[in-house]
Amino acid sequence: MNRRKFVLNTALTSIGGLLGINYLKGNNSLEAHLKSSVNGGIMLDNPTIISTWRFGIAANDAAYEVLSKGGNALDAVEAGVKVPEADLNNTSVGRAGYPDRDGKVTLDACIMDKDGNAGSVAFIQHIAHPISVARAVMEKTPHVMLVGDGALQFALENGFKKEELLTENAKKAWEEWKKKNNYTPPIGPNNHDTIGMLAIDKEGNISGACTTSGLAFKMHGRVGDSPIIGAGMYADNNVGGAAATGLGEAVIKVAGSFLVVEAMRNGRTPQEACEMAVHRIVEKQKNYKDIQVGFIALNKHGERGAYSIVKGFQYAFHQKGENKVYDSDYHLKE
Ligand code: SD4
Repeated sequence: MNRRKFVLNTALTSIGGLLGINYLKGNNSLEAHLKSSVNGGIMLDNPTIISTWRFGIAANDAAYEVLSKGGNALDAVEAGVKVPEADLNNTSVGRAGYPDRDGKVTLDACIMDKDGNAGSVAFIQHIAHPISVARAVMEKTPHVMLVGDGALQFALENGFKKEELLTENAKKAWEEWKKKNNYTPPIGPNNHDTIGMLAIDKEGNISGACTTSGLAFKMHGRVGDSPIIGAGMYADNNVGGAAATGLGEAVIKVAGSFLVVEAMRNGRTPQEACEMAVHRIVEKQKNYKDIQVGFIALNKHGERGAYSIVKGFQYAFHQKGENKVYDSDYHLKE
């Protein structure tokens, strides 16, 4: 598609959105519109990256490093989320993540590429970069998801190193928690900081990644939304992508990220789609006032959205050379 056509289409989409007209229906759907463009992708002026939380800034920088050299979105999201995975100050992703209630660090991650391929690992221990194991599952096996010891075995067979991921600091926090909580798994609004990331490269293709140590002090064996394709993250190159953070149990029950992407496919803006998904959780989840869930979304035009149940969800957005943290809007106003 030439630039004039792109500008015209973007303008029509925005006008439709402004007027509240759901013009993106049937053959005029966003999906059909995007399919007719080059490679199913739209050439953005600049690569675009969105990720969850304030620590998304450093992750976005690493992803942009890849994209600015002409790298693809898949390499970018993997490189991006590896930053918080390695960060010793980050107690909710990868190494130094808080353990489960038995003192074991168990990690969840997933990744999707522009062709809809997906890879995932859940309940994996001793591997510092679960996102790269998820990518290896996608690229080297006929499967989508490996869990627990099987995931570890696969990782070791593929050259990943077995390491102790529990830091002294995380161990201390666990010991303190044990004293106070008598092993009851927590579900409060402040106990989650997963990184989910979506990136669009120079070719206009989207990929996504999500990685976490999950809910701190969870039951041993508990798996959240983050490694579940369509819950913690989903990307469709005809439409866009979404990722979730917060209480995974609530996200899984509404297939949250898939819900957001399908809403965009049917004509909602990324912001409207995130709000609809949060409202779905609010409708279904009786204790919604006691939990937090946040969604980010990015469509193939490079437009973004973010919304959460309660105040405090932030995300990092990198576009046109600017990488900034934003406060998301939220449902539960005081
Ligand atoms: C989970 N969604 O495991 C994740 C929690 C989170 O840092 O956001 N963790 O439920």
